[in-house]
Amino acid sequence: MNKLRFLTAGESHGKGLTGILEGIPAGLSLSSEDIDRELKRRQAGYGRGGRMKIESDRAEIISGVRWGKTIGSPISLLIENKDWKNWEQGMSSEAEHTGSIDAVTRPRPGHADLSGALKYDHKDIRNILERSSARETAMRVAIGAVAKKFLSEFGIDIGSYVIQIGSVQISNFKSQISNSEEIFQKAETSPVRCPDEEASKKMTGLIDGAVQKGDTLGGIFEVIVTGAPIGLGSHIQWDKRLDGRLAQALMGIQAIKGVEIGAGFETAKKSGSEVMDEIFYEKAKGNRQEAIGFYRETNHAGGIEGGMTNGMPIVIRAAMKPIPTLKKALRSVDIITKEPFEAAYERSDTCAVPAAAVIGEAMTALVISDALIEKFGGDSMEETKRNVAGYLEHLKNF
Ligand code: EPS
Repeated sequence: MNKLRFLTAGESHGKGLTGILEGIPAGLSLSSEDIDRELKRRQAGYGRGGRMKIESDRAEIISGVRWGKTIGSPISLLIENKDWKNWEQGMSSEAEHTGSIDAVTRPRPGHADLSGALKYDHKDIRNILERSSARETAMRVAIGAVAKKFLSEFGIDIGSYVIQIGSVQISNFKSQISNSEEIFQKAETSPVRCPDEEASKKMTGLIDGAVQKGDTLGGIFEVIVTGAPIGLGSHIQWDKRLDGRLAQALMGIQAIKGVEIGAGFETAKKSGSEVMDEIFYEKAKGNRQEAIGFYRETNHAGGIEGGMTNGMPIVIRAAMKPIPTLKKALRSVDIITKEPFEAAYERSDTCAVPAAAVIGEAMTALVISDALIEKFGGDSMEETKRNVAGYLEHLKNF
């Protein structure tokens, strides 16, 4: 990210989360409802734990917006942690509260706990786990909601759905690039964001089973971007390639272990003639992307060739590992006594794949917005829109 940049701050049981987003042009209509809608989507999903009953996330816009419109200055946001009332001393910034709760000395396998404690020289693992927690993603979704609103002004839409939870996969899975709107609507009504009703039921059943066993589940979700103009990102340098930028953004979500674009790993098994998306030309092809005449009948590339958008929907999938906080005991070693123990935890989520899909949308929106501003510039929405319109007009006459 360079034209658009953001930072988040905040601990899971601290006072709240803050975020700053810089680079959104002036004149974008923005309200806290635009953001809260996305926050609510992230909080939903079958398999979440007790914490989500405590929180009801809302974003307060602290700066960068005046009378319902962005003014070009950094947008800062605040989300309060309702759980803070239970941690006011335990997570206090004041030295006088030192030692008010016991130190955490037992690292959970699969978490940042052990490496973080060693790296930052902490004898209390809480100083690591509070920030490594996926609670932080609430702010990424809030900031991503601003990016989504920005992109919608250019006819660019982003949605997601869950393909797999544990061993249960959508039947006859084929990337849903056609009718994506209908797929997203169905996903919105599923408790696990899965548009296939039968698979959805099996997934909730699997989650119930994991709850009983004190175990957790991961899965795979897909994010689809429609309406992105041809030419976002660039082939000229490794760090300008859009697929690489998306992979980093998605991989940077807690617990994500794999990212693929388009046919991804499947392409490795096939021959070139099966994988490439052949190019056709017909002057008047209906929608905006195809109005320039060039079009494809397949989308194995997932909308990106040579690190640039090619006008087809951008299709990204991410695999999430099972959540590492388990009720079921796992073996570990106390960092102080060096004694072995079996880690058991009371409160945690069992499955957060549906929430991760919403976070995936947010991160994707930030990368696409960055690439759009990089290509078209503009300090006001009017200017950016003018620049986009000029480019699209030029493409028609190419
Ligand atoms: C998380 C552990 C749980 C999750 C949390 C992420 O929180 P707690 O330890 O308070 O029970 O609920 O997720 C959120 C709070 C959230 O908003 O998504 C972890 O360790 O990563």
